[in-house]
Amino acid sequence: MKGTACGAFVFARIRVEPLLRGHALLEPSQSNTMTSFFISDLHLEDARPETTALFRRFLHEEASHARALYILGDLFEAWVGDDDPSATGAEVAELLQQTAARGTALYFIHGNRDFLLGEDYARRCRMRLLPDPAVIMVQGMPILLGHGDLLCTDDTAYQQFRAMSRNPAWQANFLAQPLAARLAFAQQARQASRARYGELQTHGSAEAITDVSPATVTASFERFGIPHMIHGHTHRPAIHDEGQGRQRIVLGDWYGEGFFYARATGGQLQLLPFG
Ligand SMILES: [Mn+2]
Repeated sequence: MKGTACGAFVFARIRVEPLLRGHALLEPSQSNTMTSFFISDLHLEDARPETTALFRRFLHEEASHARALYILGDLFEAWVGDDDPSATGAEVAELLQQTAARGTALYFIHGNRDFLLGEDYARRCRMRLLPDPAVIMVQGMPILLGHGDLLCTDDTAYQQFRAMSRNPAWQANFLAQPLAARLAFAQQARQASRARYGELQTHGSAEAITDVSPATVTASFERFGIPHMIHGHTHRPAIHDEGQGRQRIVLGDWYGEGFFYARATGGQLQLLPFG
C-alpha cells in the first residue's frame, strides 16, 4: 500500500507541477506562433561547442514555434565559402532546417565575419538572405534591421575593407581560391583584427571607434523614417532612446555564458537575457 501511495504521489507531482507554473498552461507552439525573435553575433565555431549547444537550446525552448527568427549577422566566427568543412556549419544547417520545418520563417543578414555565406548554405538552412539594411514589418511595427557594422563609420579602415570585400568581383576571386588558402586567409584576418583592436586600446580609442557613430545612427533613422532599429555587431546590448520617439535595440554577443536577444510580441519590442 505504501508503495502505491508513493507511486500516486509521484504521479500527482508530475501531472500537477507544470500546471502550477502559469506559462506551462500554454504549449510553446501556441505561445510563440505570433512572436518574432532577433539574434546576432553568436560567433559559432568548432572550438566552442557549448555555444552551439546553447543555440540548440534557444531554438528548442525560447524560440520554439516562433513566427520568425531574424539572424542579424556573425552567426559564425568565420565563413570562407559554402564548402565550409566545419562540424559546426553542418550542425547549424540541420538545426535551422528543423526550425524552419516547425513553421518558423528564417532570415539572415550578413555580418563582418560571415559575409561570404551564400545562397547554397542559406538553402540548406531554409533561410532567406536579406540585404543590409533591410526594412521589415512586424506586428504593425516597421523595423530597420542591419548587422550594425555600417553604423561604425568612425572606423574608416574597416569601412574601406568592407567596401572592397563586398564587391562581387573580389568575392568571386576569393571564392575561386582553394579551401586551404581561404581558411589561412581567415586565420590571418582574425589575427590582424585582434592586433589592431589591441593597438586601438593602447591609444584609448577602441571604445569610440568600435561603437556606432551617433551621427550615422541619426542619419539612418532620418533616411528611412522608421522609429525602430535593431542591430548587433558592437556587443553592447542595450535599448537606446534616440529621441523623437525613436528606439534603437542593440543585441548581445554569445561569447559569455548568456546573451541578450530581442523579441517582438504584442506589438512591442523587448530585449531579454537567455542562458
Ligand atoms: Mn560583427
